[in-house]
This record gives sequence, structure tokens and C-alpha cells, in this order.
Amino acid sequence: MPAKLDRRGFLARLLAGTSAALLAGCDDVSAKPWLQNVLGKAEQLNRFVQRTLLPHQALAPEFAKADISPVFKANGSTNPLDADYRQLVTENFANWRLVVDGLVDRPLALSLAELQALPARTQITRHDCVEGWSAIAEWTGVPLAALLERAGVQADARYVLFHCADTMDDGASYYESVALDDAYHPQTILAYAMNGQPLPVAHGAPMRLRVERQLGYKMAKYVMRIELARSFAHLGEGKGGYWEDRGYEWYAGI
Ligand SMILES: Nc1nc2c(c(=O)[nH]1)N[C@H]1C(S)=C(S)[C@@H](COP(=O)(O)O)O[C@H]1N2
Ligand SMILES: [Mo]
Repeated sequence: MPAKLDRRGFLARLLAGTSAALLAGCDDVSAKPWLQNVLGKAEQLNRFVQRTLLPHQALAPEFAKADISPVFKANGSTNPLDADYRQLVTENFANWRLVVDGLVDRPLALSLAELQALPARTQITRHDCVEGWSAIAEWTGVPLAALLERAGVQADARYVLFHCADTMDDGASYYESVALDDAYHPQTILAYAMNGQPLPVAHGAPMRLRVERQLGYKMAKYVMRIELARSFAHLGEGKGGYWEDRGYEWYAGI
């Protein structure tokens, strides 16, 4: 077994042991606020370790540069006509801000430059659209996990909701959601580059979600706001996404 796994296992056991040891012989935690506090911190740390160091989550296949598709279809909205979005394009997204809010300790509003200054991940993956086409591209962006750690996700948050800039034919703006396990998955990134170039408008500029173990419609383009929430009941018609509200599955695993 690689040393890395041993270390991870050790860390997990150590943390599990910490909470247990603190609890042993103490049957009235509620009477001891300091202990509640310590236990709360241990639990937070445990969650952090589980989600970032112990993903226990299969990776989607990654490919070589030679596999990149010469043509990658742009689908759904490819050139949003919304006035606010056009303005952002005109300014080359200098005034665009990615908002992270909802059930977080520190709401964020980050510029593209700020996001591009964060540690990035690059991956070559296959995009599968429910309509029956696939294409391989290289994506570079900020791991969603890093943004969530920065914002400080509150304990009662369960879903990450994405609010997009483009209005669809029926007048609704596009929206999507994923559960926290997919949000913290190492390949889940907010991509600002495609095949080494700034993300084109057709593919969701300035930033689009990549959630590599699900179908194309989960990968929200033109992301404006990321909201942490207890549920997605208040999003659109309540099924978790624009296409989900029109009959598609919420969990679109591939
Ligand atoms: N904001 C927004 N995101 C969206 C869509 C859309 O219409 N608007 N279409 C979805 C669908 S069905 C697919 S297959 C992919 C298409 O991404 P692409 O244009 O990069 O191929 O984006 C998804 N994300
Ligand atoms: Mo799609």
C-alpha cells in the first residue's frame, strides 16, 4: 500500500479517536460549552479531512492531449443576448464577479483575475450530452472545493446551487445544483480556460462548471452566483436544475 494511503488512514483514525477520547466518561456535554466547542471543531476538521484528503470517490477518465476533439459542439445557450451579460462581454469580464453566498461564513465576490490567481487544476475529460454526442477537451479552472473552503461552508449546507447569466427561450435563467460530495470531488472545477485558451462565450465565458462524472446539462455555463443551501426546493420549480424541471434526472451519473 502506498505510504500516502497509510498516512491518510492514520489521520482519519487519529481524528476519529480525538472525538471519542473527549467524549469518554463525559455524559453531559451540554453542560460544558468549552467541550461542545472543542467537539464542534473536531467535527469540522473531520469533515474537512474526509472531503479533501479522503475523497473515496472514483475519478472520471482523463485523456491525453492527442485525444482532444478537433471540434467541440457548443450546446444550449451559445451566445446569451441578456443585456447585463453583453455588457460584461464588452468589458472583457473586468466587472464580472463570482458570488459565493448562502450558508457560508464568509460570502465571496471574486473577480476573474482573483480566481485565476488561485491554484488551478487542468484535466482532459470527455463531455457526454444527453442528446447523444460526446467530445473531449482540456479544462483549466479553480477546484470548487478550494472556493468552498475559502467561503466556509456551514454545517447545515447540503447542496451547491449555480445561478447563470443566460435566459432560456421560456424566460427562465439557467440553473443547476450538485450535492456536496460532487462539489468536493477533486475533478469538480470552475473552468475559465478550454484547450489552453480563455473559455469562449459559446462554452460559457467567463466561467463554467465541470462536474466530470455527470452528463453535460449539469455543467452550468455563464456562472454568476454559487449558493450553498439546505435544499434546492427554492431553485426554479424545485427539481434542482433547468432541465430537471423539464423532466431530466437530477443525478445524471455516467
Ligand atoms: N448556462 C447554461 N449552461 C448550460 C447549458 C445552457 O443552455 N445554459 N446547456 C447545458 C448542456 S445541455 C450541455 S450539453 C452543455 C454544453 O456545453 P458546451 O456548450 O460547452 O458544449 O452545457 C450545459 N450547461
Ligand atoms: Mo446536453
